[in-house]
Amino acid sequence: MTAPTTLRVGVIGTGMIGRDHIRRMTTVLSGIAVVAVADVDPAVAERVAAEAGAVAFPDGLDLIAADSVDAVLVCSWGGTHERYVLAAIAAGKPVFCEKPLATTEKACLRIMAAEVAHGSRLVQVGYMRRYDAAYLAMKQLLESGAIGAPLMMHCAHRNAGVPAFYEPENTITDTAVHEIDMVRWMFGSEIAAVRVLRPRASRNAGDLPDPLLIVLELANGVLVDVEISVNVRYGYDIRGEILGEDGTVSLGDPGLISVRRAGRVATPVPADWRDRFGSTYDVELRAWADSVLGGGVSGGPGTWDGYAAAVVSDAAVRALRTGERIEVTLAERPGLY
Ligand code: NAD
Ligand code: ISE
Repeated sequence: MTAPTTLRVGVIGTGMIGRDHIRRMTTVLSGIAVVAVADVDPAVAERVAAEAGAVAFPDGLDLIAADSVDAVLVCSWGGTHERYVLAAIAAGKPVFCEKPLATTEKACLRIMAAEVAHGSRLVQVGYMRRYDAAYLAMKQLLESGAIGAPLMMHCAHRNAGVPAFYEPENTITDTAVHEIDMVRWMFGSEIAAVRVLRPRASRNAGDLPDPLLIVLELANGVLVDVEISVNVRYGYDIRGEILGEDGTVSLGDPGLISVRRAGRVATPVPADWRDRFGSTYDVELRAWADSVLGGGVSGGPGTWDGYAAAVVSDAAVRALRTGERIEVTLAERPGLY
């Protein structure tokens, strides 16, 4: 049998990122057809389906079971991911799940058990920074040995604002979780312990603990500090600098242009994650679709990475609540990963 040349995808969750991924799969990337969509809000699903030329399903589980769907994208709220990822694994269908894989350690372990029982990888998690040109260049430079062995990394993750549904722990589980995954990948080491410090709150913070300073201790001895700010107003600002024994490497300025005018030099700051990581998501979904069309999910962050990020997030939430240093304990890593 010849491999299909077009991947027929069903998308569950047609909110901000669901619609953005549908746009990229229908207008940017070739070889992908969005054939089905589902959302807990049927009116939104119907509208998005009509725009995309897809069929709207009343329930995501029916979408996963449909013969017309080869692979599934889960873009609904984090707490609903487990249900859909487990159903996709049971149906033997590849599933790209937006971060986080699930919102509890136990849910991630259930997904891992189901995938291990299936016997091959079906799950990729949407930790897109691993596909970002700047982070990739930083990792390549680090691995070349040019700055010597890494000692520390300083990160900042600043959002202009966040949706109204944000709860205090979302600053970690929804925002800092990107750095949690990125540093595991960057340094090839698990995170062993976490601390969270709270400076004076921003007057823009509302009820959120904002900003936060998170300290991640890696098992290989590298120390990472992460500033999380979710209401900076001025734009979306993602920073990173690694200190090595012989030098440093930093993420460059993502602005495409520099304007000199009226005695000032100005570089635009991205407005939000779509602006900063737009082309990164293109590369991420291209790689995922190619691996699925090529016969199976390979490479990219998988269930083990989603699980590890969830365990560290849980530890960080405890550190935020208690003010204590919390050690991270992971399950034994199955051979599949
Ligand atoms: P959103 O609120 O804009 O959209 C979520 C959609 O899911 C809504 O339309 C909602 O009605 C729908 N939904 C909720 N429960 C559902 C269910 N049980 N079944 C079907 N549909 C359901 O949120 P968003 O910003 O698009 O975020 C969605 C997911 O994507 C989250 O997990 C978020 O963390 C992740 N995300 C990732 C990135 C990234 O940079 N990788 C960026 C944004 C969001
Ligand atoms: C959002 O869900 C994302 O994943 C973005 O990448 C992140 O920067 C933002 O803080 C989250 O709310």
